[in-house]
Amino acid sequence: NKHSSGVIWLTGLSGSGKSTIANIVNQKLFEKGLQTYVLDGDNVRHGLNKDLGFGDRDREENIRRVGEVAKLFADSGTIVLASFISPFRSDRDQIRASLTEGEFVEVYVDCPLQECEKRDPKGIYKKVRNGEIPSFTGIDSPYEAPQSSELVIRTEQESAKESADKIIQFLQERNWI
Ligand code: GGZ
Repeated sequence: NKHSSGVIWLTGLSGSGKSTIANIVNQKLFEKGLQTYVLDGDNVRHGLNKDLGFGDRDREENIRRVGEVAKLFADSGTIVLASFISPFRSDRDQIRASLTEGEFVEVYVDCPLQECEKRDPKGIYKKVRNGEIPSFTGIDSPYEAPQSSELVIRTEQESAKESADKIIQFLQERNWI
């Protein structure tokens, strides 16, 4: 008996590879005929959470709302891939607690700040160093790494495809898919 719904929560620094991995997993699950959806800053911060910025309180509210949306999707039978920095442990734990046991998989996308900054896929760290973006996670805003996530993925050491395969394998072991 398969689960086939729940929330896969990817947390990590900007540029750590969360969205890339989420999109590969999404594609692979889609190919297996499963109902999936990716939630990330691109589709949430421009719409539902347009009113929120990057202060601690706004990040907390961002993650709270995203958690509620993810829960609704999961209730509808969808596998949700949520890709957010989600820097605060307590916010992530609240989402875990709001879901049925086993329906929340926390994936720590672990990558050293120096490597994220070196990649700088959107040129955002450059702007941060130029003083254009205040309260940036890992620089002058905190990131609380998970202490007991279901999975830790070190993107400095493996490709996005390998990371995605690890998540798929985990879901298979857990009988989600
Ligand atoms: C962190 C910021 C900031 C600040 C803009 N701090 O790499 P990106 O650009 O495309 O992804 C980052 C995204 C983070 O949004 P989240 O909703 O995931 O953040 S949180 O969970 O903390 O609420 C980054 C961009 O927004 N961005 N300003 N100050 N990231």
